[in-house]
Amino acid sequence: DHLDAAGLAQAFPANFLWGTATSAAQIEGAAFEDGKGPSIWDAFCRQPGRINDASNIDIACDHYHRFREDVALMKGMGLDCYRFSLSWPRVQPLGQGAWNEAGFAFYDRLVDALLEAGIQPHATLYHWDLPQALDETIGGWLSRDIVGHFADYAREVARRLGDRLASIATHNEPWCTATLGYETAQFAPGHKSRSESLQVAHHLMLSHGDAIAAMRTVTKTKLGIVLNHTPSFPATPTEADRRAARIDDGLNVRWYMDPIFRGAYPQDAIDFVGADAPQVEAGDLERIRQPLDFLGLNFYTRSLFAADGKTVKGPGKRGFSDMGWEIVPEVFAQHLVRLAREYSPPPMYITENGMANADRVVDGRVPDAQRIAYVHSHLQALATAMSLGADVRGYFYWSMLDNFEWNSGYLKRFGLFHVDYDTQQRVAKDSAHWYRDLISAHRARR
Ligand code: GBH
Repeated sequence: DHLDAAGLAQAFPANFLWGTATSAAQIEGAAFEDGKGPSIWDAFCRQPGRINDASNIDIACDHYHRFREDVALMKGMGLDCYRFSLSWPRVQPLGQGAWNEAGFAFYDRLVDALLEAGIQPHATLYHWDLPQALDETIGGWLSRDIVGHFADYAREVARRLGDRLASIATHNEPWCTATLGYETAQFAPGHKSRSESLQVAHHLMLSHGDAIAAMRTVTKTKLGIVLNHTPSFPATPTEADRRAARIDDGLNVRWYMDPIFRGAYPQDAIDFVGADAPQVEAGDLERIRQPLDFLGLNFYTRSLFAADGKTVKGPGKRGFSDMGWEIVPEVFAQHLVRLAREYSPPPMYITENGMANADRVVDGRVPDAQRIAYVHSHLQALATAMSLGADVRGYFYWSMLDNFEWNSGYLKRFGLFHVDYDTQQRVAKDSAHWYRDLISAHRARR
């Protein structure tokens, strides 16, 4: 069987880790409970026209109340590790000043339940749910003052939870926060300005560096960042299309990789953005370039560019996900090898990879052969990249559960478990069974 899980498991070293990932805003619900402050996504969902199904995250997967059941599902799959994020406004409702003890108590319970189940907890500090109060008082990520507030938040989380966490990532996908939040308006807070987006990106980077430095003073756990890479390709081999792809690579991949690992913004992209370039103060790039213990990489698809930065739909030889994203596992392998060669990054984790599929429960089962094929092909590609020198230590499938897919609302399903949003019932999809079999086959050789 070409989708044989046991055979695939043999391609990974004995200490390779298997996990799943989620984020707070997408699963927790309990949006206004136990002292949590509103986030920019609570507010964004209330603006007409922003979310495709006009939904909100007041309840989402109700994970805040059902986390024990969800941890039990993870244990049943035999997961080594689980990646989640903390909601900043749950633990610090205003984004500065007082801590919310009830909020921290939730993450205490969650982390302890994971450890009890033998699952390593990997935390992310910022997966897009900024305290709304910070947006209103200082202008959120547009203000340089946010850097200090984020570092304070990071230090407090690391001080309280650090020694029980296997790792802490500062940001999830700063490109999305900056570009989708401040340039294309698809994400909260819904602004439309390239100069704002690039200034936000700079503040995100600076807050990353200062948060790493602050956390080093209180914890010995592994610290890093999670970037999303959507490798850019020319639609045709013309010079104009190649140039468009190269510029996008500068704005997407190198805009973040270069400051973090080389201490400089990519000059070609800086030249391209011209007057929209961010204000960078003396010393900023040194603060951004902190030694990291790991790099998290999220990979889903690629983008094809034609002249003038126009994106074009790819040929989709292996099909498209329910997001319309082209399925390109060979690009995944190629990109990992490129990162290893060009940056010599610290150990990497695939902190997200997965696909949306139009899943339905049929007689108590969810037949999602497309997802199994997606994961199988990406894991094969990952094994190839590792054999060519990419140092990858673990893989987190996105996502553990169907959840709130941002501006797509609940219409897109990425989970290994199907969620019925009326009953909150979780049903293991065929892919969850397949992943469990892969993990157990891999464990058999440890
Ligand atoms: C991640 O974002 C998020 O971390 C996670 O919260 C989210 O639920 C998950 O992925 C699924 O979306 O239009 O073909 O050029 C991923 C965001 C996905 C943004 C790919 C850029 C380019 C697609 N990235 N996307 S395309």
